[in-house]
Amino acid sequence: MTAALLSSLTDGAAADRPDALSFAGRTLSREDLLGAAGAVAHRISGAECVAVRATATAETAVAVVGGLLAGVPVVPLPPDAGPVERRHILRDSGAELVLGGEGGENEEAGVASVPVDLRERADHPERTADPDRPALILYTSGTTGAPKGVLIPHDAIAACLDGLADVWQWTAEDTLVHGLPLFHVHGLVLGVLGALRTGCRLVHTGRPTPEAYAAAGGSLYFGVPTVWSRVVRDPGAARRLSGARLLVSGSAALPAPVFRELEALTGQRPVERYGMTETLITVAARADGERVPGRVGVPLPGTRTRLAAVEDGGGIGELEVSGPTLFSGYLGRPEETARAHTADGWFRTGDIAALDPDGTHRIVGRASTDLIKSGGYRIGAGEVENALLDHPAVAEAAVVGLPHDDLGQEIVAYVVADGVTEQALIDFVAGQLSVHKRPRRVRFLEALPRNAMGKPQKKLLEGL
Ligand code: MCA
Ligand code: AMP
Repeated sequence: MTAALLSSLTDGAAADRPDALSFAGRTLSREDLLGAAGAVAHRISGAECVAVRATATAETAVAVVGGLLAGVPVVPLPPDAGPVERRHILRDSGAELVLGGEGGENEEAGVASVPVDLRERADHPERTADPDRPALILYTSGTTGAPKGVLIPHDAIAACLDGLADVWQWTAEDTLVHGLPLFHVHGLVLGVLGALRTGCRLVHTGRPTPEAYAAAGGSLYFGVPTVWSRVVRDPGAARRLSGARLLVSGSAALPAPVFRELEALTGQRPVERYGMTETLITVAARADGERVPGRVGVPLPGTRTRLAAVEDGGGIGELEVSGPTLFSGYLGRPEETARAHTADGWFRTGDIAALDPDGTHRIVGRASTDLIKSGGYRIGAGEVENALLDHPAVAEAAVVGLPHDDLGQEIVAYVVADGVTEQALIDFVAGQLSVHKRPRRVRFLEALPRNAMGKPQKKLLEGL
């Protein structure tokens, strides 16, 4: 039986120490974190929803835990979100204030900013989480339009973290190291709440660089494939990870050559795991199981998976999942929530998977090419196209993800435009949305190839 998320955060499962948590060299004990989070909880008590400017800092951890303690849903805001993205997230979520925000930034959306002070201390309010209120609202891209708010229940987080603790033998004895952003499941839920729930030490390196990972001396490392491919390109840093207990890759497919080079340099095979913002982590390779390139493992305890539309009985099809780690819906979008589920309540992931005879899963692609994964970030082609079309010089735009050695996929925009440079359009998107949603390349065309219905034929764009 999964213990409530809140009690595990406040129990102090592990012996405390002054450097229980470290964010880019700024250390704090669990007691420090809980004291400062308690002060946040008092300040926001009664709010319907708060946003957190989710920099990769201790302040973000304090603000998020403060929200959890107060039972107030937390919306992490990418710290570099431009005005279009920020305004959408604040308005759509109804967040009443931004913790750790910078005054001017949020005025336009009519939302007050409240600083987070690590020196403040207050007892956390005694409460149990209201099952009808989500713990987190994470904004994530669909194929079209603006990002949707994914409602993540407290119990889903607890079930996911307990499942991962089981499959990875993750305990208070570990030191977890990563440098991932704190506005997504990977860095925030696994990388911060996971450390708090298991009671392990956390070293957040600020940025996920090979040198910082090598210097951190951890037992358990998290990274997206881009991080691991950068690690193997720095053999000196990679070798310094040899003493770790477990190297974990997730958020996108780990290329087989990177898997093999990691093994050659560190003497150990990484474990892969698979998930989505909507489902948290559902499938993972076990620490005591087989670790094979391209295989993301078996369902977490309590999770079930199945393949829809299996072709020729060949064990390949769209992956559907059900279980205790699933979201409770898209905020304010009942129709999209319904469309994302089957009639019998399973979540349609949109990923194409293959099931091996031993029950391990392989992710072989995505049903829609309009969801791009670049550096482990999920980016909707439609959102980037809309941002480009907001530029006065752009008449037409089509965005695709092309294979890229470092990022997995690279965002490439094809535009019909006059009197504007490639760099100006890249900077425009980086400024309106988040920096990671910017196209890395822009190609100028006379016209977009379209089918008889007038829809851009994206398959024809590659190579133009
Ligand atoms: C460059 N920069 C710019 C511009 N160009 N800034 C403004 N305008 C521009 N035109 C700056 C950036 O601000 C940044 O500055 C620097 O260039 C590098 O940024 P970027 O190019 O984005 O970094 P990168 O090197 O390409 O990033 C690689 C990365 C990153 C570090 C691996 O992609 C990353 O952190 N990925 C993690 C994604 C993740 O956590 N996904 C989990 C999703 P400065 O350096 O000063 O900041 S959750 C999920 O998928 C599920 C649940 C799962 O399974 O986990
Ligand atoms: P996000 O919504 O950012 O959480 O992205 C979820 C998507 O990331 C999934 O639908 C998959 O396409 C992809 N993904 C996550 N983990 C893996 C993995 N281990 N292998 C392949 N794709 C993955």
